Amino acid sequence: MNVPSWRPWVVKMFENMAGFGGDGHRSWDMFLDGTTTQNSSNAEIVLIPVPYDSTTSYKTGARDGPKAIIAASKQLEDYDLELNRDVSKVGIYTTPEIEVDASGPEAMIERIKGVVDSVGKKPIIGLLGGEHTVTIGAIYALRQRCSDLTVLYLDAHADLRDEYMGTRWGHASVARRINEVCPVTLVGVRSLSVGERHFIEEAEVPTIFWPPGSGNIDDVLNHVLDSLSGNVYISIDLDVFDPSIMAAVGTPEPGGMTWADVTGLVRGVAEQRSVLGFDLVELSPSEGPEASAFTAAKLAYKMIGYVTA
Ligand SMILES: [Mn+2]
Repeated sequence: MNVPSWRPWVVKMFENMAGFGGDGHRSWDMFLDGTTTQNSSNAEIVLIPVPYDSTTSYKTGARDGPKAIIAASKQLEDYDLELNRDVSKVGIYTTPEIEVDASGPEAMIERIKGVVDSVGKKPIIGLLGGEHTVTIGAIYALRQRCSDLTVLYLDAHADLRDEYMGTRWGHASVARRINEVCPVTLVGVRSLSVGERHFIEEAEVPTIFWPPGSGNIDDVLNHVLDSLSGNVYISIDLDVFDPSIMAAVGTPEPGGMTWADVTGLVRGVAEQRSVLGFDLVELSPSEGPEASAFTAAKLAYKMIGYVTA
């Protein structure tokens, strides 16, 4: 593993990632029971929990998302019926939570970028958010090593504001910041400003509003595939789901995607493109029933299955 010595905080984190004190026990909680792999070198998936929510405008609480997803993951069945295999066998390593840099979102984005850089090229990374801002750090890291990276961005909101509430780095500007460094395809959007609508048209941002015109998920998949390069990052804001499926988000929007819509789309993309990384963001456990955290954990496990098939 390449640990840049000029980044003391990252070094400290990776020292912790050795993970085993004198008594042989890890000092942090891992996805599933953590027994599928106990070091990052043989993992096909490296999960990175990011308990960050400083720019969220409506309600905070996404900082509690990673813990809730990891706790709920203990209830998951290893065997996946749809894929007909034990997905956990791929080797899933969970890093310690990224410590929050309270000096502001730019510093936090830089810290996340450093951690993703340090994981190295081989494993597929999966961020567990946290507010959507965390995605920018992952994209900055992956874009540097992959010149044709494209991003599939599932969200009820367009997140294309150039700035919002005095910052360019808030969760309302994430897709805009990503679009500055690589192409982004939006799916599931049903809430946006007129300025964002104009930006989509002027900048020709591939966007599938929800509900989709055709109403057919296969057509949606084909449109999405047409817009993506061979190397893809998938970002899922959990508010892309209909609130009847996923209530525990800070900014719920009715009329959203179903479980079959999201998993069908992601599986289709993963089958035909190389997925370098993904994230699940904006779970805010206190806003909804406990089932929401389980749904998010199950989606994380599905993602792992799809991208490693
Ligand atoms: Mn959103």
